[in-house]
Amino acid sequence: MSKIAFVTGASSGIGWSTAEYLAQEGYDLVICGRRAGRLKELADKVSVKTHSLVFDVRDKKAAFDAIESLPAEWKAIDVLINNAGNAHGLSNFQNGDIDDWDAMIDINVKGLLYISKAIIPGMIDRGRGHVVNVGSVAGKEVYANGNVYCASKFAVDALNNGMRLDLNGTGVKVSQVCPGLVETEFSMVRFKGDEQRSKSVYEGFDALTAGDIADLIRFIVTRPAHVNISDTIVLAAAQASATIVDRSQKS
Ligand code: 8X3
Repeated sequence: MSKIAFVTGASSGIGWSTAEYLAQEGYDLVICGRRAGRLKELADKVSVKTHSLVFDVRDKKAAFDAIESLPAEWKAIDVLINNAGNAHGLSNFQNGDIDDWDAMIDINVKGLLYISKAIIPGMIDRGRGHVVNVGSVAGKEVYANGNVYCASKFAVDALNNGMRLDLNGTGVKVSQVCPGLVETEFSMVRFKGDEQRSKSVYEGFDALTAGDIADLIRFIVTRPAHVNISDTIVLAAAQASATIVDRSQKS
């Protein structure tokens, strides 16, 4: 019987790639996102069975209803990829936009909580499962102007540790992947569609790709039952920290 992976934020970037990589491993996929058209494209692209759930992880009722609505054959989720997350704005604290703060806390922290709360009890009942939380290097170090985004990813880091401690003995593994600079829609969202500013984030070095992160997630979820890779940080080779990047090697 195939295993089922549940991927949030699957309509682009790391989530999309992770769905593709897990499909290559034979996982059937529950793909979640706000953009039905993108989920349809993804479903058409992979060669495994898929079930799409269109909702916003910020919306508590929609999140619980969507998961509750899963047909019986999709309910036994083996792997949960808590990927949905965004940065909104890059501003010093004193000029921060409260709507941006709400979005980051609601999506990156509360959204992850809702999805986990809806899915993990089933994993515990079945005595097996694997939760992979997509954190960030921003959850390991605070950088200037990162304030609330960093706080939201520090929360993911804390929840990853908290889940692992509390789920010990249940058969459910908990792992975290903390990417550095990955070239996806991430900066376009952070900079609200400012293409020039977004492009400049990845100029002068080879940034990570969504596939680099998906490949690691695939590795983590395909380890033998007795192995748990509890935490990882993945930086571009040109990156020494969240903000120290050697841009001198590439024109
Ligand atoms: C994405 C990495 O360094 O842009 O979470 O915050 S960073």
